[in-house]
Amino acid sequence: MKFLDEAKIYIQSGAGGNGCISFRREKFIEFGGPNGGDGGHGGDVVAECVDGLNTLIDYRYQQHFKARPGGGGMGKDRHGANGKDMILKVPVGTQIYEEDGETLLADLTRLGQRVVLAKGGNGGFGNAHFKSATNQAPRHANPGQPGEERTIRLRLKLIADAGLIGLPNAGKSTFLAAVSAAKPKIADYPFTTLHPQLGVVRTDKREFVIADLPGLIEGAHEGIGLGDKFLGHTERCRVLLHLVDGAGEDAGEAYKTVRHELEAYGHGLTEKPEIVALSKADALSPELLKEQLARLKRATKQTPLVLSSASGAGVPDVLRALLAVIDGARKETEAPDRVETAWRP
Ligand SMILES: Nc1nc2c(ncn2[C@@H]2O[C@H](COP(=O)(O)OP(=O)(O)OP(=O)(O)O)[C@@H](O)[C@H]2O)c(=O)[nH]1
Ligand SMILES: [Mg+2]
Repeated sequence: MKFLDEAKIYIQSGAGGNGCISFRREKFIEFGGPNGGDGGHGGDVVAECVDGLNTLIDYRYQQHFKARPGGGGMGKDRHGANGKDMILKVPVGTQIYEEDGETLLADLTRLGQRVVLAKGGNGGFGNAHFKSATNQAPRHANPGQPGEERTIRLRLKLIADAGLIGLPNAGKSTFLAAVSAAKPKIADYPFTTLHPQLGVVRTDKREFVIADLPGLIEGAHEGIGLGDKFLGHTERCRVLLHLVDGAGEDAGEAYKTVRHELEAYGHGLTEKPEIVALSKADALSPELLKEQLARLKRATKQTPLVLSSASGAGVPDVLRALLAVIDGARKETEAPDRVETAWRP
């Protein structure tokens, strides 16, 4: 499936149906009175979070979405049909912005969550509605109200517990393939991964989601390489797993380059908990491993973990470290729910 995480679309809700002017005409019934029905309600445009989607690609092929208008009222007190809603199916993690791309209208993070983006117009009253003691034969009805139209932007920020970051070729995709059932593309050239990919990790009878991302290089915030827009997918992660290629050049410098790009991107990424691991340990001589570790330790000011996705060594420790942070964060966010507000009349 192709991946797309941004889309601009035009939406229009349905207009309400017109009210009807009509009078009862029947043999032997004098002064039958007004019987024009009300117009139907116009359809809304609604965004809904659905299962089984992880891209906005559908919105590349269609950009105009209109709900159906309400039907007009009719004689014999018949109400017009309500217009059908237009449902926009979006993946979990979709944010909806105004056309300017900055004003957030909705953040859809739960399955089944719905939000009305454009309300359908009300139907107009038919003349039967205006009947009163002083005006028993009203000859007017209301027109239906127009629908709303607007242009909106959809932005997908995947929901994962942990995000994989690092320079290209650091072994991020290999790590994802080693710990989950995901099958990302792996190759020994930079920018093998072009789009984020999710994988579910099962460890210690627990589950969490890891997002594999493209590589960051120096100047990514200025658009070099694949740019840094894809970092949006880490904004919701509870923890970052920063992989540094042990077989690459100076591990300390590699670490700093990526941190610098995170800083330039902003959005609080540098404040997120980060687990640093030196990758490809199996490909290093003991001396080189020691040297790279020392460099990385100096740069990070913590003791980095060491792993090899090829042999599996060190992988369980990394998963455990990730899980510890994820669990801690879960407890924090869940705590307020347990406080019950006892309301008594
Ligand atoms: N020996 C060894 N090689 C590894 C290990 N992990 C990854 N590699 C190799 O490193 C190269 C790059 O791996 P990828 O997983 O594609 O790297 P990446 O970080 O996803 O790269 P991009 O997607 O380009 O950012 C591949 O040739 C892998 O086979 C490891 O643990 N040991
Ligand atoms: Mg990759």
